[in-house]
Amino acid sequence: MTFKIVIIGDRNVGKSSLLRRYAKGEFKDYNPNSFPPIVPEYMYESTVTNDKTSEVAVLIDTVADEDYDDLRPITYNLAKVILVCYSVDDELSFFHVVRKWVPEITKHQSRIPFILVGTKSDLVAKISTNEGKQLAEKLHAAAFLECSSKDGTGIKEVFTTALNIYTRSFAYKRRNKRPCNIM
Ligand SMILES: Nc1nc2c(ncn2[C@@H]2O[C@H](COP(=O)(O)OP(=O)(O)OP(=O)(O)O)[C@@H](O)[C@H]2O)c(=O)[nH]1
Ligand SMILES: [Mg+2]
Repeated sequence: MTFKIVIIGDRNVGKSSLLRRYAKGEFKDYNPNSFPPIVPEYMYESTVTNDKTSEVAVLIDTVADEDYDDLRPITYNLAKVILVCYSVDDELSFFHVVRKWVPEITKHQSRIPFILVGTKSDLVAKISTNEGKQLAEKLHAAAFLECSSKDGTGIKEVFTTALNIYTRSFAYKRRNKRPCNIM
């Protein structure tokens, strides 16, 4: 069973940067209105480790545009954890977590756990850590974290937390169940 992680959230919140920072250890600051931006990659494979185990994760990037609203949920299929992102400096992206992103998960794959991720924590925040935490609780997120792909703060924790959630899941336990010997 693949440890598949999908990232969603508004345009420009830093989804691609977050995956690239973790999988490749790099960050490219670019003007999102300029063309061409960095060539997008939509999938990475990367090892994630927690204090108990290590798993190769498949990280799936997504496109936020409405044109993809019918297509995007296909990527949720067999996902183990979804990263729902908003940018701490963008109130509308926070609002859309409630209005669009979590309802979209609930509609298509209500049992997949999600982490609420406040991105761009290096910028002056319009959404406080406390507001993020409260929303995560209200929406029954499996976890809440803030991070910055620019300075690297909190990036590793996003993926370690995703692995912690996955290893606690029924799917993971079933996969790793040892055959029992009946005496
Ligand atoms: N200051 C700061 N800027 C960031 C950070 N992460 C991304 N950015 C910038 O935010 C912009 C958008 O980043 P992307 O990673 O392309 O965002 P995205 O969510 O993938 O955007 P779309 O693919 O268009 O939906 C770029 O200008 C990045 O350089 C961060 O942690 N801090
Ligand atoms: Mg992107």
